[in-house]
Formats: sequence, structure tokens, C-alpha cells
Amino acid sequence: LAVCVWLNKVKTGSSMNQGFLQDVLAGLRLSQKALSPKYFYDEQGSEYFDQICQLEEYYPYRTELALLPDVAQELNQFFTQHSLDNVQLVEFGAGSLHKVKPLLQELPMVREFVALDISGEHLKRASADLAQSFPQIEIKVAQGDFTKPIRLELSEATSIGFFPGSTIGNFEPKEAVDFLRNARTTLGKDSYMLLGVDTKKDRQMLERAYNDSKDITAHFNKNILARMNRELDADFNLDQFRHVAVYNQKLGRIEMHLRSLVQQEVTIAGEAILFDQDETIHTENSYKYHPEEFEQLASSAGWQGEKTWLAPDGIFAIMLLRN
Ligand code: AVJ
Repeated sequence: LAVCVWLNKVKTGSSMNQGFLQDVLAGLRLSQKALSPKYFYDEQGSEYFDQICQLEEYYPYRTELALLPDVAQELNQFFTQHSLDNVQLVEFGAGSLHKVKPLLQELPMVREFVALDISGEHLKRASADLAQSFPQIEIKVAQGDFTKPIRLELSEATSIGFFPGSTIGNFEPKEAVDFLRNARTTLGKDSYMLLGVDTKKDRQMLERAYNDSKDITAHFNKNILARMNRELDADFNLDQFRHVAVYNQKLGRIEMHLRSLVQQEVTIAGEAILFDQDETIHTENSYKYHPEEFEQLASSAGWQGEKTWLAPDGIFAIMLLRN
């Protein structure tokens, strides 16, 4: 199999846990307790996320996936017109690698695929499967945290970044600009970026997507507590916390929290953390953008809007940016 597991960026288990513990303690000492959503994605969390993607309420996954074959065909025309015959595709937060398949199927000029994800084992498994479907493409996977500036040793080929799923919405808008600016440097001149952006829409549809009837999203959210128990010698009682997801219309974001149902004390690696009754840990923001609003944000990071594909009723957008 043509998978090169490209693990030069991997931190060892212990230093990874060090960062996790430090971030957790810093986050839980804040007056509004907060944890980074990147910590959702251990093995268990990545699996919950895959289950979320199969939920009827969670429209972003299937809506984006349904757009991708058309996007891929038009990209093929675009690259052909611009005589780009040697392209490398770089995916950020690649996860289970479902989204890249419709692209690779239509884009013969893509010779190399580089995939980055924070959940290394999950990615490694998915890439073995991808390599079987696309034996002609060189596949490189790396475990990496793209919330920090990253440096990839890319080839001279034209690069196209791929950041699907509206994961860009997990960043604060300012951080999203930083990410896009870094990506522009990483991908190099004459590069492109293809992004999935979840759009602003009515509250009901948004809140339903994050409060599913099977409670999978609640399990996904609470997994961050379970993970602290597993990895940081913490003693969270998951039954004493409740999953909360609300649309903050003023800020244009879904907020996920874990609300303490009682006053309680939790110990993490020997440190006591106090919770008042109803106090929350803020675990995720998922920003929603009007396509024009996002184009504006991208342009402040030096990217130019090239084309936008909108799903029916404008419920999701895929945007092509040009460096
Ligand atoms: C992976 C960031 C796209 O924000 O919708 C799904 C994560 N959180 N349900 C999102 C998520 C709760 C998801 N992203």
C-alpha cells in the first residue's frame, strides 16, 4: 500500500498528555470554565463524531457530502483550464477520510494526498482503506494539531488545501484568520483552499443538529469528561453533568457546554476543581457564516474568493479560495 505514515510531527504519548493536562487545568481555572474542542477527538470521541454524521438531525455532514461530486467536477474543469496537471491535496482534520473520496475520484491531476488529523490511530486506519481505493495516489498521513502553526514539507506541485465539515467554525473568527494565514504560507504561492462553511440559518434547525434525539451529541460532549478520567486521573461523574447546546445568535455560533447539576468538587491529577450548581464548562463554539461574511474573513487572511457552491436553501457552503 502506498501509505507513508509520516509521523515526524507526532508527540510521544507522555508529552501529549502533558499538554492535555496543562490545557485542562488552565481552562478549568478560568471564571468561565472552558476546554478546547480539539480534545473531543480521542479514539472514542472520533467514533462518536462518526455516529453524529449519520444522524438525521445533523445536516452539515450529508449536505456537504452531497455537494462534493459537483464541486469535484467543476474543480476538474478549472484545473484543466488552468493547465494544472500536478496537484497535491492537503486535508486538515481529515478524520475518517470520507470527504476526500469524491474529490480524488474526479481529479486525475491530484498525484499526492496529505492528510492531517489530531487522532492519529483513527487516521491511520482510514488511510489504509483509502490507499486500496486509490493505488495511483501517494498518500501521506500525519498526526498533527493544526490549531498551532504547522510546517509541512510539501512538494513543488500546486497545492490545494481541503478543510471540510465547517471545522473552521470551531475557531474564534480571529483564530480562523490566523489559521487561514498560516495555511496560505504552508500551501505556498498559487495555491488554493477548499473549505466547508456552515451558514447562518434559523435557530431551530441549528439547535436540533446539536441536540439529537439519540443523545449521541451528549455522549460526544461528555466524552471529554470521560477522557480526563481515563488519561488524567480525574474523577468526573458523568451523570452529574448535562449536555447543553444553544445558538448564540448575537455571536453567530452554536455553543456547547457541560452544566454541573449540583455543587461538587472534582479532582484532576490531584488538583481540586469546584463547581457551583448550574456552572458550565464551555466545550465548543461552532461559528456559522454567511458566505459573503466568510469571504471577507478569508480576504483579511490574504485569500481571494474564487467560487462558492451553495446547498439547496443555502444551508451549507463550499468555498474555493485562491492565494
Ligand atoms: C466537526 C466542528 C464540524 O461544529 O458541527 C458536531 C463538531 N460538535 N456536533 C461541528 C460537532 C457537535 C462539528 N465539527
